[in-house]
Amino acid sequence: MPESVVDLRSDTVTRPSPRMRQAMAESEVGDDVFGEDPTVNRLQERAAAIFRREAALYVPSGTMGNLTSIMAETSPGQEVICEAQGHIYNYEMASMCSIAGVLPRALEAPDGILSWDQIEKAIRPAVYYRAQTAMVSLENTHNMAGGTVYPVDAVDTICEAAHDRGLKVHLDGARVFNAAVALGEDVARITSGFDSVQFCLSKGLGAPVGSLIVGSGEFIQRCRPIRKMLGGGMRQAGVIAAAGLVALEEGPARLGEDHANARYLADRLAGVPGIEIDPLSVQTNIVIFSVARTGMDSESFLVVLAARGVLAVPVDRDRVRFVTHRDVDRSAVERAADLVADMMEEKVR
Ligand code: TLP
Repeated sequence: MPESVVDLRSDTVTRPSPRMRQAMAESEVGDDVFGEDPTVNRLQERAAAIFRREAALYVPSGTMGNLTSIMAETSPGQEVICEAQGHIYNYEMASMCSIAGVLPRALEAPDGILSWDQIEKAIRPAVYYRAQTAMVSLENTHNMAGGTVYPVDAVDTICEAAHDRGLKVHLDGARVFNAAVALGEDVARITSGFDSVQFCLSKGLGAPVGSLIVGSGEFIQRCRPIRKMLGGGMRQAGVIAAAGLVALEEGPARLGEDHANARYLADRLAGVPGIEIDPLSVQTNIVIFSVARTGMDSESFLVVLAARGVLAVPVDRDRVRFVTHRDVDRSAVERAADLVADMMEEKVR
């Protein structure tokens, strides 16, 4: 493996910045299960203020944030409408079935963006012998559709219409700050219609650990015992929350750079023989491309690429995902693009 690897596997791979490490070392702590960790409390207050909500709850992961929200808003035997390539349906160990006891009703949207028309058709009729739809869950940005962004109007329509039908609406906003930057909108505005929002500090914002759930005070009160039940009651968590506060402060402003680097990568990849991508489809920090015409499947493509010093993950047999983040700057993405181009050129020769 070459020395200077370009790690494009995920924006989860970032190491804490020097400011984060310093804040962690100096953090004031207490026992958060007793609600006494001043740094965790500050992080929760800050998150609630940014999203203009009553309250927030710090959880160890995005997965726990989504599951806690689902458990707080549904009952076993009900259904949750979600997108078929979505994270809650594919990458969360089927926890909504095995732990929350609800059935996902997954709808296909090739760009990951569900419409109200599609959702409405999937709502179960209100008869006692049918499982009842309880919640709609959206993902913004949509990870496996390539970091796609929901238009603000589409979200507003879905939230309003779902509420009229008595449904809760949850946002898996692991990368909602990327969506806000791409839209040139405020995160509070683009999430105002949701009953519950989960967002990650440990993705593009660059913190080592953690997510927050935001919503009404009453909703967060219901989430707290569920988080404890799931094993997410942390003690002197201020040590990690301190990095989260720095992430909220310094993270959002630099996401535009990741988006520009992703678009740069997409433009370069579009010119490499065998690789298929529409650079205009890249809206944020995720670049998904097909290697089907290289004569390799994604796994073998990635093995050869890793040996040259670029790490990434497969999406499926034909497609590969590159994710840009704070720890890959423009020169690193240039190197990654050069290495892919060299690899394909040698293969063609
Ligand atoms: N996504 C990870 C992998 O699990 C695929 C990644 O590398 O992108 N929602 C969305 C939309 C996510 O992308 C992720 C993580 C999560 C939730 C879960 O967050 P964590 O890993 O903190 O549980």
